[in-house]
Amino acid sequence: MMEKLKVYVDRMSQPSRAILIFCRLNGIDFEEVQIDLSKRHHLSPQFTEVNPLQKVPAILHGNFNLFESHAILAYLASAFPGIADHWYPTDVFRRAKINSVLDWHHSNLRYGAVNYVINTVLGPALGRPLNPKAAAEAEKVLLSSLSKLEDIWLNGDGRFLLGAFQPSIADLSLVCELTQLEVLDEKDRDRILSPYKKVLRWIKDTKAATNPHFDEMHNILYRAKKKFQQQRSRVAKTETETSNEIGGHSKM
Ligand SMILES: N[C@@H](CCC(=O)N[C@@H](CS)C(=O)NCC(=O)O)C(=O)O
Repeated sequence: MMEKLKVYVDRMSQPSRAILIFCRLNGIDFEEVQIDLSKRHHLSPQFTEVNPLQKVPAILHGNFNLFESHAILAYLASAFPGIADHWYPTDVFRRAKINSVLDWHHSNLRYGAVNYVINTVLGPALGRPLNPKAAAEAEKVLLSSLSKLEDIWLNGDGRFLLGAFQPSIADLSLVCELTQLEVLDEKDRDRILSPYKKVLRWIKDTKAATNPHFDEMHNILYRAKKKFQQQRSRVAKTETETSNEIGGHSKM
């Protein structure tokens, strides 16, 4: 018998969460191995043997190691018995279309979302400085990707990508990516997402179709969101107090 599947993840990582949710939803028996990116566990020699690219997620299934979240999702959907067909259809045309969204995602939606979030909020936790210029560039890519999502990928009869009536691994991957935007300042998040009504409805539908696992795996992110909100209000309060003091002095 094949050894139990090992899934190497950091739950703060969006593709990691997609793998965990997929396993939970489909009753795949697995061991979660935590690789804390903020503590640089991904650079350890042990993990480098599993993923020489030193990124999460990665899996080890018996002697078989695999990295890149989309390849992992496709492998899990194909290698484990009893996975519902809608996740990664056996029909060659439907499967090809899903691969097309997944390939597009890396250099468009993910590129824009990751670089925006890292350069506005998450960078310091990963040892990188915030960079407003890079954030502005990333925002352009993100907005253009959201338009494509709204006008092309979500154009169809069903509620999910490619007009499907049930979610696929592409819905899971892309919605996990967009949920990372929860850590942003509320007004930035609203500015970016609120014009895209279909996208907002699809995020809601995908969460509903994958809950309670979706929320369970995102709890860490929801906690981080609260922490960043508190930090922002502390900074705003200090700035108001300082400017009141300066204002007060100038009146004297
Ligand atoms: N294309 C890869 C992206 C993997 C990736 O960028 N993972 C990030 C976390 S979301 C990571 O491990 N970053 C660590 C680093 O780059 O040092 C996938 O889909 O699995």
